[in-house]
Amino acid sequence: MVAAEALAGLALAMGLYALLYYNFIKGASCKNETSLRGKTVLITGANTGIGKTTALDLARRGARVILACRDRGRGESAAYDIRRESGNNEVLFMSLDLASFKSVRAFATAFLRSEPRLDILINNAGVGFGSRSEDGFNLAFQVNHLSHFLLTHLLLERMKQCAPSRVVVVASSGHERGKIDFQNIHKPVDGQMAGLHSYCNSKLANMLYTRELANRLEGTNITCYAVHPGLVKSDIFRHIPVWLKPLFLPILWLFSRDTINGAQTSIYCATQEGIEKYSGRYFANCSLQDPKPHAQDDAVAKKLWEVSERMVGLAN
Ligand SMILES: NC(=O)c1ccc[n+]([C@@H]2O[C@H](COP(=O)([O-])OP(=O)(O)OC[C@H]3O[C@@H](n4cnc5c(N)ncnc54)[C@H](OP(=O)(O)O)[C@@H]3O)[C@@H](O)[C@H]2O)c1
Ligand SMILES: *[C@@H]1O[C@H](CO)[C@@H](O)[C@H](O)[C@H]1NC(C)=O
Ligand SMILES: *[C@@H]1O[C@H](CO)[C@@H](O)[C@H](O)[C@H]1NC(C)=O
Ligand SMILES: CC(=O)N[C@H]1CO[C@H](CO)[C@@H](O)[C@@H]1O
Repeated sequence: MVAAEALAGLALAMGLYALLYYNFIKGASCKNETSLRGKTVLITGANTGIGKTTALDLARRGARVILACRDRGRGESAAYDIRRESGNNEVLFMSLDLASFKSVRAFATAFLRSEPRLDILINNAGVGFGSRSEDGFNLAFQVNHLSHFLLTHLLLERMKQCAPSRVVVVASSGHERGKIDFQNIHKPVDGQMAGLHSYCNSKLANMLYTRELANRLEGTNITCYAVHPGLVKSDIFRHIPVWLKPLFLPILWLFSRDTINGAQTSIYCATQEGIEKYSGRYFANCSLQDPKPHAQDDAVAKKLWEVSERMVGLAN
């Protein structure tokens, strides 16, 4: 009797959760039929999470997909999984550690030597926690923003030759809480709260970078888009403090999307025809969004660009 009631209760709870999930959490599906046969896609941080799921979708569309990851074992294993699941053999791992400018430059040299095309670049890799990069910068600022800035710069000529081509920048709604303080944004920090702020600041940098890049790319047929994937069950929360996990992980599990739904907006911005006129803009749930004014500040965006050029060693 009690067991039957418990079962009925469980079924009800699951039904209510399904309703909640499909209506308020899952987000839009953007499955377009666009074929990518003959195109080359480069995606950073594609060994797990949103990046791996995005790479699988693009491989299924027939693209040649390069997974740029920092760990050879994890990268090769993801490439193997994606080749098997997509039936596409042109899925390759290449080594890239975004915490090091030296690695970014070596990667770009190797890529340009071996790959004649680049049609879609997806700047997806990101870190939420951590202190200092190999080059002495704030880790989130370098991995999420500076190194992608350098990488994109080094590959842009190849993308011009393949135009129309696209850059997709995986940002976050976390940018809303971000701030660009040119005195401090690049400095390593200690502690969880400071780390979280650094993450939000780096995501605001992603947003402003995308705007400025679109301005600079006008007339080239290369377009770019900033994406918020939603709250996604990925590996990004693996480094939250152990004491917070029992509290945070169940809530996360309840209120977040799986990576298939989390990848939809990246896939949309990489493949949807007709969005070129929205270059530089921000997308979530596969639709255009208006970010907060501080993420649309063109003067800050321009200054961030110049500061970034100096930090990565592109300007004197
Ligand atoms: N999950 C969310 O709720 C959420 C929300 C908003 C935005 N985002 C954004 O979505 C993007 C993808 O994140 P995710 O949720 O899929 O997280 P994830 O599962 O942790 O994947 C992040 C990827 O970035 C890679 N990466 C980290 N540091 C790197 C470095 N130094 N060099 C090269 N690759 C590095 C990771 O490689 P390893 O496996 O080797 O660490 C991993 O492949 C990030 O830009 C994140 O900010 C996520
Ligand atoms: C995306 O869609 C979900 C519903 O599935 C909603 O809860 C969320 O607020 C939307 N996000 C944005 C930025 O529109
Ligand atoms: C951009 O694309 C249009 C339409 O295909 C083409 O007419 C134009 O010449 C291209 N511009 C450049 C700079 O490649
Ligand atoms: C499902 C979906 O979004 N399909 C669209 C894919 O793109 C073509 C061309 O832009 C549209 O006509 C489809 O509606």
